[in-house]
Amino acid sequence: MKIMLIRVHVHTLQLIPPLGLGYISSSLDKHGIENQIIDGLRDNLTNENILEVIKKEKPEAVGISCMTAEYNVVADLSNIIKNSGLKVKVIIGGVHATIFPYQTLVDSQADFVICGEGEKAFVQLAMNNFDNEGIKGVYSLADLKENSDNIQFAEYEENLDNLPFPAWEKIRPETYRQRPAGLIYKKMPIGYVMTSRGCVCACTFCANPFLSNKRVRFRSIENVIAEIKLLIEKYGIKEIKFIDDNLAFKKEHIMSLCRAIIDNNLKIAWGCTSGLRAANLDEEIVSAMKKAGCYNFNIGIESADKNILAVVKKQETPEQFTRAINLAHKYNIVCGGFFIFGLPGETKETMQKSIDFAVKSELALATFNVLDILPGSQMWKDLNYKFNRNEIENSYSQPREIYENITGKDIIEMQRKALRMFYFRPKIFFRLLKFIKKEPVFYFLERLFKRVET
Ligand code: B12
Repeated sequence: MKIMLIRVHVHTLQLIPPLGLGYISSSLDKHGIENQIIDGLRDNLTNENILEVIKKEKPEAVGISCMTAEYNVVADLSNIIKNSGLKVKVIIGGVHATIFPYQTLVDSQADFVICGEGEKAFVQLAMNNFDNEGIKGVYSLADLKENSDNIQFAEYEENLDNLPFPAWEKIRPETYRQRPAGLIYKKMPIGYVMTSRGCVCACTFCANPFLSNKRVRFRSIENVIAEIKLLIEKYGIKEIKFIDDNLAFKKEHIMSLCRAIIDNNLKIAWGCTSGLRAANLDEEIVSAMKKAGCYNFNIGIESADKNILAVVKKQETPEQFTRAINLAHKYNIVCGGFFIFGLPGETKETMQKSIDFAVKSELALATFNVLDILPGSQMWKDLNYKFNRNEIENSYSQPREIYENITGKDIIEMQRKALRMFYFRPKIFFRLLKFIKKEPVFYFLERLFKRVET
């Protein structure tokens, strides 16, 4: 049996290896099921190009990964395959398929969607010759109705150490050079590693509370270090970006990681791209991170207005943000802040408050994203939002016009003002100068001036 795992090509300003597919691939390998990974994003493949590869390789099934941003292209690819006359099963998984399994099946003609983490269910389905006999989290159109509300997630691996590392030999991590995640990097090639899955927080604008049911599972530090060593020794990786939702959830986890990086004499620069929670950081942690080679972390700030923070259940205060930023500054770690403009209760004054906060702080980087109502988030449910395929392209750049006291135009104007006031300062220029490498300088500028962190 041969399976092809696919990531489609969409417009995005960041390119990192498809970790989810990598994990599914290595789980299939572990069970002796032949498979390959096609990364249409890295290789600039159109859906027609991908169909050519399918015709050539003749897999029995293809698994396609789907975040909301990828939905239209994924549905299109699935339809192309299904209409091509080839006898190929199509299985769609990933965040979007998990949230909207019924509509995904309808729009794509796919045979199955898998909700939740795919490693176990995909293997089971493949071993069952793509006959779904009640595998948890696996659905075909026959199993679902519109608005089905008893969707179950696939069985996941409780002990993450039992999962084989992502199939790095197929992904070739050293080939992901063009558009690194995060605005800065120190050394190429970069390896992307996830040491935990899930998030315990309840922020209303984020999909993770739903996706992870507010639970975190951690890999052991030995397991993480073994993967980093492999990335260094076999693929020449020189820098690691951790993409956990929050590497510092558990003090013991991050402290042991820092100790182990030093004890194993791993000569890597590293950073935390997805963001850390300021509330979890203290001086002991930040100084240990610095000693272990961390040069950058980002924190999710969202807003400097206490009322907004309370409404979105951020459970952090501006004072905690300032403390974390100052600690980073003290230890010479480049700290980035993620802000969102347009959260409930936002006014021109509250956006100005966030701008003033950013400018007065020792942040070296800041992104000011326009609020997107993410499928799967509490805000999505509260607003009774409906998924509109035509809105995907404007995600994170087009205000959603749900606000009471401001207009979408106000938000865009304030976002532009924020970028101007934050970045057009010599202090920031000199702090970032050493990170602006020749190769991606245009890409760096493009990201800044496109206004979004995509
Ligand atoms: C790394 C990351 C990125 C990377 C790359 C993502 C990628 N697809 O490779 C970058 C930085 C590029 C990125 C960009 C964006 N991201 Co992002 N990202 C993440 C992050 C932090 C980790 C993803 C990851 O690698 N997880 C680890 C792997 C193991 O999990 P996984 O990918 O989900 O895969 C598992 C399952 O989903 C499933 N699965 C996945 N694919 C398939 C395929 C098949 C066939 C099957 C059966 C199963 C399956 O099984 C996998 C293994 O268990 C998540 C948050 C999170 N905790 O997941 C957000 C997250 C996925 N991103 C999110 C968003 C919103 C974005 C952006 C739109 C943000 C922006 N400002 O523009 C862009 C979209 C870019 C684009 N146009 O494609 C949202 C998605 C919400 C949604 N409804 O889609 C998330 C969930 C964060 C959040 N706060 O809610 N992101």
